[in-house]
Amino acid sequence: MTHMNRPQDDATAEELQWTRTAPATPIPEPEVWPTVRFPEPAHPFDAPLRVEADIQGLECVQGEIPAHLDGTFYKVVCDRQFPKFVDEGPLGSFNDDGMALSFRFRKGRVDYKSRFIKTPRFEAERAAGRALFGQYHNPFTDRPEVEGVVRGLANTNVFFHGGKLYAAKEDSPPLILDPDTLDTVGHYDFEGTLTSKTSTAHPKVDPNTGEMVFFGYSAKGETTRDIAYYEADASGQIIHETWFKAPYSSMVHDFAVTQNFVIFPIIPMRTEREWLEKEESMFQWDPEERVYLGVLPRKGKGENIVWYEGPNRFASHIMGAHDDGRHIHIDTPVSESSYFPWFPIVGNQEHDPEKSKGYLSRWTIDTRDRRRTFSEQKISQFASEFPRMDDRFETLKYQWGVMGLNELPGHDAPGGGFRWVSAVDVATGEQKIWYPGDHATIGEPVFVPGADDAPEGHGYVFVIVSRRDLMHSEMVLLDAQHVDRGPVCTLKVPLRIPRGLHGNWVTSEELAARTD
Ligand code: V55
Ligand code: FE
Repeated sequence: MTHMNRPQDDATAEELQWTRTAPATPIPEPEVWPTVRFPEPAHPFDAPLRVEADIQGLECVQGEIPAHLDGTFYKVVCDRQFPKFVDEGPLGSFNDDGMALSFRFRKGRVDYKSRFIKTPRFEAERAAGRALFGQYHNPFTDRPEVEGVVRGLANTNVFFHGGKLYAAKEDSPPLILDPDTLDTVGHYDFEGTLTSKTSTAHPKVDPNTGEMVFFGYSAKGETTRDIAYYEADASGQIIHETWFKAPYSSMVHDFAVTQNFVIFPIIPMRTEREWLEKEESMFQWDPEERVYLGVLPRKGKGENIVWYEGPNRFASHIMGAHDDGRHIHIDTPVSESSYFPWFPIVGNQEHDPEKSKGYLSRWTIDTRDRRRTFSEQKISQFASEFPRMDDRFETLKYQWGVMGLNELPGHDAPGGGFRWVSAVDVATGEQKIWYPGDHATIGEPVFVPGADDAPEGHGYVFVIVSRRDLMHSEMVLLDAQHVDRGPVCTLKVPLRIPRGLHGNWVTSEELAARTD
């Protein structure tokens, strides 16, 4: 494995993505360590945790741990080593340090581990005893000591492919973690073949070939329109690379992959270099801009991309996508305006909470449509996000999905956040819903197959529940076919697990073939 360590001089002066894996001059130990003081959180549950933990045998407070489950559930959450020195407003946790979690299931016992992801950025700040990196995605606001250091936070996803455990955020190349210890091995550039400065946190694995399909946006540096699309073979070697330019520069958080196509959603969460120079938000919602879905044949050439145009909409995560050779179906929660209230709206408009609600919808592209448009059809009437599927059906026609609901008409759940787990049949729209109770918010629900050969959607939904009144978290396993029946098993984690993003299940058999 090679680690990224190209000199900064490789980059042109125009490029705003840094490549050093350590400060040019080592950070000296301070004369006196800076006092650590975090701002008071709105709710005590949301204070930084800053604990790296090891627990052997989590307490099972309800039900039985399925003893046949043999594997590890990995997840990344957002924690913060040191308080920021810049005012970020209500940015949520997008600019926080990544903390990797593992829940190791074996013979009816579950071991818990958590480790900060030791990015070059984290290590530089640890040496200084204070934050050195400024605003989200804005290198102009960093301390001079860290000029040129990769700004990646690795706080969005942790996934396993080709024998390696990756931790990723879309702002930099991924890092490799040791799947047993969660120690950080380092940034990884695919043996020098990752030519993009960034790599998505949402790669897709084709279950038929084991290929990992991925991309980087702002691939030539912050706010550039360049997108690089890659495919890696089952062993993780890049076997396809092509570049193209998006109609405008924006946050391309997720994308869709089918058997025959790869689709890049350009959503008007725009970026402009001038905004960074003025220390405004890197991302701003543009209510006047249109959506473009860029379609390439799998392993196609960038110059052949075809853009299908639609009205102003917000979408972020893709539940699943498939094609029949001619039509492409993409399922994603869609809202009329930005889902993220912390990013401003171009023209200083106020956020409208109604318009920000996302409803699982199907976008359909007819690749023979000469008008180059796409259609939209609602699947769910309940506001939701964090959609997942049975990943064994990634790129294929599928029917079962799961997501977090923000609301359920007729049911009061004050406090906000994701409050219900909903398993959905995307063909009929039928949903089965679980409510974890008052004062409880849920993280992303993740499907775990009951067995390697289990039918689609047969197995478990793993979900972390924050018991905000009790100041601890739980790992809950639901029966994926009957989430409405309540937990199969509840594991108490005697800590507040901070709010997090994505997670994935890796079997012990897959882990035995590690190649890092
Ligand atoms: C998301 C999360 C991020 C980010 C951009 O939609 C998008 C989720 C945790 O960080 O930087
Ligand atoms: Fe995401």
